[in-house]
Amino acid sequence: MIHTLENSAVHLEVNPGLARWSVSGKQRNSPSLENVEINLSYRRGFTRRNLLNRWPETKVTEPKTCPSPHGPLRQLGIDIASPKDGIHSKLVFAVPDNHPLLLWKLSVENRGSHAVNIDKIELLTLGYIYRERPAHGGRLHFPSGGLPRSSQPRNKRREPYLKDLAFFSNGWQSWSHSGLYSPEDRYRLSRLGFLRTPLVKNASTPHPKRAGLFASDMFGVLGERTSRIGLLAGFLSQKEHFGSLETWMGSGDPTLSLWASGDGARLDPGQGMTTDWACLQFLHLDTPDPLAPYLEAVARENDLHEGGKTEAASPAGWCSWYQFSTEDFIGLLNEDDIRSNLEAMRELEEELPLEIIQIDDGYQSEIGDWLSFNDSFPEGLTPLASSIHQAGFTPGLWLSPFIVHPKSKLTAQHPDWLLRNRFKRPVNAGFLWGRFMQGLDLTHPDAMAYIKDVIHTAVDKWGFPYLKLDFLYAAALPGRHRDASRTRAQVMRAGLEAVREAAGEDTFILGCSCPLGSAVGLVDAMRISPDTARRWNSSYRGIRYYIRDEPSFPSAFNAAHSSLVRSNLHRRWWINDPDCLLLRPDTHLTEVEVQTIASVIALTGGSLILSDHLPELPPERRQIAASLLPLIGKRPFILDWFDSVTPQRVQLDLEGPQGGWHLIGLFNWQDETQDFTLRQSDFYLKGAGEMYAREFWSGETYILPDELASPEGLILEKVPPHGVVLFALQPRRKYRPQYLGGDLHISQGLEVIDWQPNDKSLRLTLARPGRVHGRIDLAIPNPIESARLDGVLIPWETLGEGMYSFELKFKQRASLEINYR
Ligand code: 9PG
Repeated sequence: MIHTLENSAVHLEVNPGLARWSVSGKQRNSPSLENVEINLSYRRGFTRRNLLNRWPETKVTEPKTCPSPHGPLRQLGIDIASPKDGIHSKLVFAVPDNHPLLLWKLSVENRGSHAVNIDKIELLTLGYIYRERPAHGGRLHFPSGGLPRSSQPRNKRREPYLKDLAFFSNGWQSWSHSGLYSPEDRYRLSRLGFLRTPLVKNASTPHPKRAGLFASDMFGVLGERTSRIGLLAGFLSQKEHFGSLETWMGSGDPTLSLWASGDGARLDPGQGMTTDWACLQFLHLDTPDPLAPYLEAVARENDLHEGGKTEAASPAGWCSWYQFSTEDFIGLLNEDDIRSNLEAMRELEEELPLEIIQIDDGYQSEIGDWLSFNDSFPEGLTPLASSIHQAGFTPGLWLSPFIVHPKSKLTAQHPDWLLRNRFKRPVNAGFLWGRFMQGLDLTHPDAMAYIKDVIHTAVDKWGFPYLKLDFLYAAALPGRHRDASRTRAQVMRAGLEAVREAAGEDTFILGCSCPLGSAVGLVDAMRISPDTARRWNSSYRGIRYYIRDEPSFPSAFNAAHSSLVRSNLHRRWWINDPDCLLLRPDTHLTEVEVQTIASVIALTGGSLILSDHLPELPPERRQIAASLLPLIGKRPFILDWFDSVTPQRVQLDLEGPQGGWHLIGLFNWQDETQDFTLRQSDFYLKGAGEMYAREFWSGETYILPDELASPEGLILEKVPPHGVVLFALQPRRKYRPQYLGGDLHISQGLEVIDWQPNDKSLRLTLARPGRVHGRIDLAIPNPIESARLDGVLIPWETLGEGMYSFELKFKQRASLEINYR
């Protein structure tokens, strides 16, 4: 008998006789997944077993509706008894009434008399990557059904056609690479092997080397570029297990598997374990925000709700790291460095309204020995925190609670707190600061108590209400835990929960180098990118060869790439941290590159953290930061996320008293100068016809032709390598004044706080922090007769086609009155 379950988006059929299930989307042209298998791999002693390929004895509970964080949820339960080892399983499928998702999970119970170790719970397996298909082998079917890619030359060498598929892979932790793959690509992780993979690779996610074979963490999106149809598979939380995906799209039908890693956790008789909800969403690639249903379900599942953490203002501040460290990542910091920057921040307060001063790596006596200080901080941190506080700023502190240096006192005094491998050696937490690091075993109660003490001390004794917690992945390393019944995901989540509890709800926690899924609901902000750096591409001690293409290594480009592809997490899971904006002229970054990074930060809405020596930062560079403040803070649309490896087209819709406009970023990630075309049809624009376009960095104004009259759009010649064009775009209206933009704020319009157009006059009010000197451009329907800034006549410049430019000087707020014929 076949059991079905459906909502308005998905239709599920479960066939217990075959031990398979199938699901398809209810929209026309949806993909279908036919004969999906599940599997449970475990060990009893030295015997490895796979279960659930057959369901010998099942009991199906008829669908019933239950309340859930996702609203009413219709559930179908299937109890599966097994002849082996007394392992009973229960598969539960669920569809929310109000969300276009399919959810399912598997519970395993040990009713036998021996402990078993759970290795892998496969919740979805479709097709086999290396083996032949079994009789009932599943199939993933896309609407264009394997049409070859049109641009592909005729196949002479009997190579299979590559289909027009692509896969979006999500990286495990803050620094891990996320991005799009085409069938001919290779999965990008690291070429530095055991030096680097412990940091950025989840131990239970594969590292495929073959072209066409890709992995992902927590969720992934497989899609067809021709039909613009896609499929997201993933997990709603990572509280119980780390979830991984693998897909093969090199030839034939694509394959897909999704599993929860048991990490070999011991399941004693009488004990059970349940996976986090697995989730499937069918999606249309040509909608502005296609992953929204899944990403919002993750937020609900992790107890985030409206009005909570995700709606706080994006932080603006200063961090010591990218100024006071060497190029090989050694912190060089002393108290005076912090004090001189505090002083500068106070002096610049009007012009640069920053709130946070965050002390980074370089104060502690050793990584792991967080409660003692090195010689540069003889007084500790309390006096500094209190000076920062007294000056009206928020003191912030970097700490890496879960990672331990082999030379630390902690290692010598508490060797039993370290996570060890089966040879009883401390596990490798990656090669950092010239050594192999170690991780704590957080199932050791004393190690956990120490962490809580460290956090509590930093917050309540030293006085830091803002913490940047780094190298958090070190709680999720594979090893022999003291409590062998816990999965790595459970240990990671418990570590983060302990940190939150010790810090208190009011402390602002910025996660860094953290497995993303584990932290949803527990942190206020999250680094969603690798570190930025003083160079565009990665290098180490000046060596670029081999390191240049490391996707998770510090570099300005790597930080920008991830900030764009992960911008859809912003204000859903936390506030995104795109890492610092380096403004000083003596880095290896060109001015254009600095503008590009500033544009990415402004457009993606996360925090703005500067990391230059502020007393020496030239005014024209400070001006770039000032133009980003106050932060826009909103989440943009990334329009070509499924078409470009690094997105080139970003759109942010803004509104003010003057009406609505679009902020559009076009990026040249190439190393060569390029011509760009701005076309209306490449964006989701309101209105049609001609449009005004003002570019922020050059101050140029353009008229974008009507798409119907001139489909070739506006050609922008010679966009420099790593450059950006940042437009404020709005439909051209003939008989009304319009605010076209200006250089007062990067939004090119949020500085307008009042807008009063009358018959033959316009009065507008502008607000900016501190002293302002810049220009704005307006479209005025008839020739201007006079312009007054706070009552004083000022000149204007005619730009043609009804556009005018005004140079303005004021403090904080000014009114401009324009009379025209
Ligand atoms: C402090 C820094 C900053 C930075 C963090 C983190 O050796 N390494 O390869 C290495 C890479 C990154 C790194 C440190 C070391 O960065 O992201 O913002 O806080 O730690 O040490």
